[in-house]
Order: sequence, then structure tokens, then C-alpha cells
Amino acid sequence: MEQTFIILKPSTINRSLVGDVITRFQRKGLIIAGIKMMQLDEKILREHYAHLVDRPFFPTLVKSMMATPVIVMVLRGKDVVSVVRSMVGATNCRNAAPGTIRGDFGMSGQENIVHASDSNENAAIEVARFFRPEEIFDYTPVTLPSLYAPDER
Ligand code: IDP
Ligand code: MG
Repeated sequence: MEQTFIILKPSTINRSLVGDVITRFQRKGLIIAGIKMMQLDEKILREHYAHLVDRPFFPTLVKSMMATPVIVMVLRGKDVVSVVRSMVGATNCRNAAPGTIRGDFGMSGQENIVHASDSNENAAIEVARFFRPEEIFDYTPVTLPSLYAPDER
């Protein structure tokens, strides 16, 4: 099974939506392989958002991402990167479809509730950037036979 990397952004912490967002991932049947709270700094954000450093909104984005500690997560599941991206929805919450996390919980392009990896390759890079190996847990929930058929696991 694959892994993906999630950040519950300061907008989620400030708006007390942590439980609602995590509940969505759990109800879907995704396995929490790692979870912790941390304060991001400019160094890690320049790496994480390297594709955006030249954009005019980058300083505002960095400030926003450091406004409170964040909660970072590693989720595990079959095809989890694409499953989670479709659960999260379009980048701008105002364009995100109802039923998605951004579509249901936000009104902003920047303050958009969660980060989720966009490919298996980036997920591996992001997990390694934010977690030490011993912070990721490989366990089998007792519910696994109800989550997947044998040939899907
Ligand atoms: P994604 O989070 O949907 O993968 P990216 O293009 O990777 O979107 O952008 C990373 C983050 O940068 C977004 O989640 C959002 O917080 C912020 N962002 C992206 N585009 C804009 C913009 O045009 N204005 C302000 N913030 C933006
Ligand atoms: Mg992105």
C-alpha cells in the first residue's frame, strides 16, 4: 500500500477543524501511519514549496504556514495519493467541489485547510522531509478485511 503526506494548515488549527478533517480521512478507511504537531519555519517551507518561491504570493504563504503550529500526517492506503487529492479538492476552496474538504470547509485560495502530496514520488520526498523513520508505524488495523478484498491489499 502507498503512503501520502498531509499538513493540517494553520487555518485548520485556528478554526478548530482538526477533528473534522481527520475524521474524514478515517471514515474513508485510510490508515494513520504517522501524526504529530510541529512549528514550520522558512527553511522547510522553501523546500516544501520550492515550486512557488518566485510567485508574488510566496511571502504571504510562508507567513500563513507559520502562523500556528501545524499537524502533519502520513496516511496509508491503496492508491492513497490520488484518493486523498480527490478528497481534498481544487486548490482554491471557492472552486473546490462541495463534498471535498476544501469545498466544504473553506473560502480561500491560500487558507485552504490542508496540503496533500500530488504524486507518489513527491509523497516519499515529503514524508522523509517531515518525519523521522521511527515516527512512521507499520501496523495492520483489525478492520483491514472489511476495508479491502484480499487481492486489493
Ligand atoms: P495544492 O496545495 O492544491 O497542491 P499548489 O499549487 O501546490 O496547490 O500551491 C501550494 C499552496 O500555495 C496552496 O495550497 C495554497 O495554500 C497556496 N497558493 C497556491 N496558489 C496560490 C495563489 O494564487 N494565491 C495564494 N496562495 C496560493
Ligand atoms: Mg501542491
